[in-house]
Amino acid sequence: MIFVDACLKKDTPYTPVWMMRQAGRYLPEYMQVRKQAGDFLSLCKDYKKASEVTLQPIDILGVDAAILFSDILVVPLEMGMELEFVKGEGPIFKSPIKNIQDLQALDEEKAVKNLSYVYDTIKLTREKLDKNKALIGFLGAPWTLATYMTEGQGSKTYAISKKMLYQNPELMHKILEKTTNALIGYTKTQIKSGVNAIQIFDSWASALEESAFFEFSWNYIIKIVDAIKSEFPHIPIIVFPKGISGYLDKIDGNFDVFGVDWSTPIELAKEKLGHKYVLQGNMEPTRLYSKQAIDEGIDKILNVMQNKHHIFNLGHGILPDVPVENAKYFIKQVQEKSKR
Ligand code: 1CP
Repeated sequence: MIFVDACLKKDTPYTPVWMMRQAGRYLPEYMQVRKQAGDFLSLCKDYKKASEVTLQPIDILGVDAAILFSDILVVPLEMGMELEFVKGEGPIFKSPIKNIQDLQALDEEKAVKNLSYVYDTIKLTREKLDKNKALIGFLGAPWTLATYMTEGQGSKTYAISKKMLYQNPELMHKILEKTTNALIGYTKTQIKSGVNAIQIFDSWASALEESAFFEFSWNYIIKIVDAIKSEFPHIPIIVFPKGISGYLDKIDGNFDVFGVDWSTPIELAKEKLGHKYVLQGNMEPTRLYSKQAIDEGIDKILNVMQNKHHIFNLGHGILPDVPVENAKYFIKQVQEKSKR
């Protein structure tokens, strides 16, 4: 598998490429399956349909890896938090965690069991997927999940989660610990079900100042990395803490790939982390609106990385109104321009 080889610093015929959020609303084929399934959560829970949309970007775009179709929020959902995806507004937890009693009502062991629809999606997808293509499993980092679990929804200011972090750090740590335990069991079962690599999304790392980031986010990511590596040393782990380019000097751990977001200059990431880790990323996702911008973006990144210890990706998720033709063009250009 070219993707797994690249994660492990082995030689590959070209730089492998995939896109964060590659299964989704910009694909008419996705919209069709989504319509049949009804709401978004029903699609996640229907393993046959979830597997179908996982495979779509492989068939349509020719990416080098598929990413499991699910959502980071199914973990708090199955720990016992009622979740709804409201059209146009995104995810909503009806009763966010306010105190220790709310947290005690959640069950991390039940979550690992109840997520069987994810494991079924993985098994079916791995059966159908080309042997040379990797299947990436994923999870949300404890901090990013905790923002939703305490705010109840996405936030611009993180006022509720950060208020808890500074007023009641013990409670925040207890939320993070419990979530970490659920995530470790969940991720190990994803691996046993057949995923070939794991990505940890810390989309809201950027909400935290440096000391808070390391205490409340990175610490827990590393706990998860160590727990996975102790049982599955050969499964590559990608970390993606978004928006922390100022803290790169202190990034360290037993993971394999560092996901570089689009706001971090790739030269800086290479200078700080390139000697130790494979880098993934980081083309600005909105470059996908223009073929010329795509070409310039690819050339710039390939020129810095020199086809070495690199996996090509966007620097965050693809947006829903990107023309499919441009997404195809991006994938093909990376694969051709990076040929050894
Ligand atoms: O069909 C729809 O309308 C639902 C849109 C959608 C999709 C396609 C949501 C709701 N989630 C997903 C799938 C998804 N989410 C995947 C698998 C597909 C793929 O990548 O190809 C993954 C990896 C995620 C991860 C995810 N969900 C993250 C981390 C990655 C990131 O983009 O930063 C986050 C923060 C979420 C929460 C979430 N789920 C859905 C939405 C709209 C959101 C974000 C809400 C917000 O901005 O607060």
